[in-house]
Amino acid sequence: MSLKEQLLGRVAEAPAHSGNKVTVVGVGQVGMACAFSILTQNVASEVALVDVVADKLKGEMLDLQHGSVFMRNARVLASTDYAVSANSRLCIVTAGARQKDGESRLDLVQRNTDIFKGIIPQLVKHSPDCILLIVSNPVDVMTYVAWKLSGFPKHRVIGSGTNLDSSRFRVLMSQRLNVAPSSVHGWIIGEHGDSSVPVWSGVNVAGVRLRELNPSLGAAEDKENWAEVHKQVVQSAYEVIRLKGYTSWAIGLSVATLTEAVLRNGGQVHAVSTVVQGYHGIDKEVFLSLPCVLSESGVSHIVKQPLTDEETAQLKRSADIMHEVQTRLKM
Ligand code: 6V0
Repeated sequence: MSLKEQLLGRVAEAPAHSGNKVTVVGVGQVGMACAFSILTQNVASEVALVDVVADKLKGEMLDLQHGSVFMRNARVLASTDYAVSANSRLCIVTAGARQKDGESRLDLVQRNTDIFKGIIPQLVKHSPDCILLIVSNPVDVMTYVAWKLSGFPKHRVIGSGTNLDSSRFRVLMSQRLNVAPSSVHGWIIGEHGDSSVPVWSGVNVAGVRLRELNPSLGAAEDKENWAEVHKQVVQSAYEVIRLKGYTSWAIGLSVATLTEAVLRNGGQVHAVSTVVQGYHGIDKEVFLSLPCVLSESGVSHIVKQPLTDEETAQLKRSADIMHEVQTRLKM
């Protein structure tokens, strides 16, 4: 009798997978920040990692496994074979090229589309009922690509979208107001990137709309130049990439929050990328961020946010840009 048999009397087989398994594809800076946030916040008790670089993948897996004692015994698996992802409830895709200094997100699109052709069908094969959460940039177009490649219904394919931009917006406004970021409410919708739309009409603290105090909030004639805050949001990623080479922690934390909302069937509202056709007069089949209710089935509802004419026009411009990029894609 082995030591194990001497120690443990068998009663029943434990299930091979926990009910809240999450897969992260791509163990670069962003993938690892997502995995680390999910594990340390106890969002999932089982995380599978997939990448094409076997040594790095194994190194990351071992490094995380060595910390399992400090993460409520979470299981960490990794393989270059997608079988490791089987039975995931949520698959997060962070694989692919990232912006180099001075490159825009849209510059990455064809390179990452080609990479997705090898990833999405594999995830679908091993977890046919999962939710796909796309992070690779340009995230709105890549979410469209993932949707088309997966054949999934639209509610099960989500882009991390402007949840991060909205967080940056709230942080920057909080610094001007000296109020905690979580107490400053504001939304950035549209493209995660250069054409994102700040919804100035809804910015509020404790329900007090800042536009009622300063009717030109966010407009060119505003003496306090609050519009600069949105410019800083747009520049944030470029600035962080210039300073440290990549962005990681904030996107990892944002993705962990979205993951938690889905796994817990929470009903939280977040700005994520979804099919926006039929909303705000958009007639094109494009993904952009709007405030969405997240549940176990992915996006369950889109919040019909009242927008000013200018905000609607900006959103439509984002939709046109996305559509134009999509028509040039070789899928
Ligand atoms: P990185 O550190 O270069 O990591 C990319 C990883 O992808 C590497 O480990 C590669 O080995 C892996 N990879 C490449 N091809 C494949 C493949 N075919 N299958 C599996 N793995 C593969 O990049 P980083 O982690 O910094 O960025 C990843 C992506 O996230 C980029 O497209 C970024 O632009 C994007 N980001 C998206 C954000 C968002 O808000 N949506 C925010 C930050 C970055």
